[in-house]
Amino acid sequence: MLSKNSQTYMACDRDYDEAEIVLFGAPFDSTTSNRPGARFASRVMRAESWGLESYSPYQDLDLTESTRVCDLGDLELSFGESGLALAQIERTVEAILNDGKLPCMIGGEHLVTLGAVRAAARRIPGLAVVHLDAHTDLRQDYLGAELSHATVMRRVYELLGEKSIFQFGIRSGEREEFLFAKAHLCTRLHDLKGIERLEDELSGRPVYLSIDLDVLDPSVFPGTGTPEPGGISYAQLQEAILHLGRLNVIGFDLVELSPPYDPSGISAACACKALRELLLSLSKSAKAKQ
Ligand SMILES: [Mn+2]
Repeated sequence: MLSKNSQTYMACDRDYDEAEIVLFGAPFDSTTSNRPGARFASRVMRAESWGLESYSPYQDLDLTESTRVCDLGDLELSFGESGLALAQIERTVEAILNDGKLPCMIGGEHLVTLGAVRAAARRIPGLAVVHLDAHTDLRQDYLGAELSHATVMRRVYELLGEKSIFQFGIRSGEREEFLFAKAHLCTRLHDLKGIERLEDELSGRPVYLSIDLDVLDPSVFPGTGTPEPGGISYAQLQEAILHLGRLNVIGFDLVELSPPYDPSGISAACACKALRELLLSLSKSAKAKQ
């Protein structure tokens, strides 16, 4: 029998019903202020992922046998209408959570995270957000818009309350955002130091994980909307992903790859590898096999 030609992220070809993790693309970059293009990330990652091995030597686990992932493809999101796009994402994540599965969203710009957190926060009391990023994303508004990639964590704070957002890698924002972070969030500047202590600090608390790939240094990840020098190496991100696997993660996203700004493809390779490692690290059935 011949197989139909449908391209998923590598080895993520399980049926929805049998899947433990449900992956989908959110190709949205309507509020990107500097360099748009993140809408192309998910399709590029699917194509480029097949250049990677499905086996992780870091974890001694293989995507084909250690977990069960269904790639739904991309959502068809409204462009230029942020509220509608967020509602579509929220409905999708809610359905995945209701079916007892782990949602994995590939952005898109960072605003897409708000739709996922809205769905998770409504369903899961005591939710915390772990946020890796170069930017605070804590503006009250950006050029008058309350829904923006630059305001997303402020909106998340309004949903979750005091000391529920744990930021790492932060090195850019307005002074007011840094003061706000100091007063209301748990923010670590510049790098990922302290991420190994999260397991104790959160002690089983449900976590939504949001990784803005611009936390990486532009020398390894130039393909992004708002590059910010002074970032971490891929190896540091890799190590962090293994620590994050010890948390009670109920959903996660990987955002802000913008393929048009990196014709070398290094940025897409970093994003694909990080996703493979996250799928294995955050899979409860993979962990049970170790
Ligand atoms: Mn960012």
